[in-house]
Amino acid sequence: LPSYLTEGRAVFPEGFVWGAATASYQIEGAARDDGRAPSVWDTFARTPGKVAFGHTGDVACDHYHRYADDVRLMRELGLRAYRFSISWPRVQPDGTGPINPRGLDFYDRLVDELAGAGITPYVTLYHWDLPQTLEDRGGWTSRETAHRLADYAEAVYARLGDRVSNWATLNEPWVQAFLGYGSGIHAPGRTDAASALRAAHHFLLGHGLATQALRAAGAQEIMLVINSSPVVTPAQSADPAAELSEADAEAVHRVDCLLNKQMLDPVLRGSYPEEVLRIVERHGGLDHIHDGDLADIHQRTDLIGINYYNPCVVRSSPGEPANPAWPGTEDILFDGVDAPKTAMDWPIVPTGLSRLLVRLSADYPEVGLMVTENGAAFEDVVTKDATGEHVHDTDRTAYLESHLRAVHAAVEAGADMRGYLVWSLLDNFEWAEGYNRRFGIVHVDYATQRRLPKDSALWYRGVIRENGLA
Ligand code: GBH
Repeated sequence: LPSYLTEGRAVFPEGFVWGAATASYQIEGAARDDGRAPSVWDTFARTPGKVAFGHTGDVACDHYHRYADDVRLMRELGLRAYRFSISWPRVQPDGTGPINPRGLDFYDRLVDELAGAGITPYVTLYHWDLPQTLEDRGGWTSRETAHRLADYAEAVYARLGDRVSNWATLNEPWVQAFLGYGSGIHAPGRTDAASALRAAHHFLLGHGLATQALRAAGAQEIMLVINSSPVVTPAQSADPAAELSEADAEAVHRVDCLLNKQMLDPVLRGSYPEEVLRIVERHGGLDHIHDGDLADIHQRTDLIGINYYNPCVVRSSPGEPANPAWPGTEDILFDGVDAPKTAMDWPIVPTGLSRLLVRLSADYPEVGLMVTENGAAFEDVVTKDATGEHVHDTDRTAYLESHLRAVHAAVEAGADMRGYLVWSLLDNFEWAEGYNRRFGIVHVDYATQRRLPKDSALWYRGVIRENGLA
């Protein structure tokens, strides 16, 4: 690693937001409480063979019942901001029609608890838990769902808007469209390229319509959260100045269009990249993109939330079939890099984050950026000594420190960075991997629901106190 990622002072601008993130299905549990209906993730997780060990979110971290203790813990850790998501089927069980006030009561209590602790809420309206009733009507392959998201956004704002000023419409539309409807490793588990591409468009339309509804109701700060990575060849990953063959450059461009520009250009520029339109045309056609949709999608968005874990490494490989999660990637190989790996087997490449942020800030200078997720799963071990129980997760602390330094490097290079949120506050339900992968800075013992701050959490408290690495 270059030395700026391992040593020296890295103090952040005044007002930089520090916090941690979670998502409803991953932590709440209480799957049948107070009128909540099933989401696509309940259905998927209860289907044998879909999630490791048959794990479900039925109980998860039981945060629904333990939120007050969890907020107390956040305060002890010095968090200034907390990003959480709202369970749509808790608030509006059928995804349309009547609102369930008991569902909103929970978020009302949570927001009040956060206010009491001096922690700023960052609300994500949709983090993949679509009401099953809407999926039964076509889910995100139907444009109706985009309109339903806007209605739901308005209902949540009506209840919480007096105390919440930061609203994210969607978490990672790419992941839900292409892993949910393309490769099928996420709910709803469909495997059809044309459906995935349609879903992607309807997510963007949903973002635009929900943004219009929130804006009209008075929302202050509106954000779209995307999973984003720099797209590089193995050679470029090792040396940013590496020369690319024409075929490799084309592979990089095509995947960058699918991953990054497909989401950002419609929202921030009102147009799709040509490359994406060509791919959509070859997979079911363009009929679902109606006149006026791009104007609806191109709404002022204050912040782009960036969830970064690792770079996306590709190269030209003639004859390669398209990856099921990546329609239109014929002749491209999704490759690895020579780097240490996390327990997810994801490579640890902090330079990818600085590179990504500097590039996005240069290409989309009109929008602020916030790292809304960054973190790592490792094999944590709970040890005991005279002072009590500990998780000495030096690997996670090193991951977080090097990535924070990468964010700082991006700030120095002029990127408009507004904050950094760790994924995740708590160990939680890691989707298709179940509880087997731990991303928390706080350890959760699922048998007792006991929370134990890991060493990384104690280190992070110091970072927040110093506004960086002093
Ligand atoms: C985030 O998504 C989620 O928002 C969060 O809920 C989750 O718990 C957290 O990260 C940790 O997983 O090359 O086709 O295999 C995960 C972001 C983006 C990571 C896609 C895996 C691989 C795509 N993911 N990436 S592919």
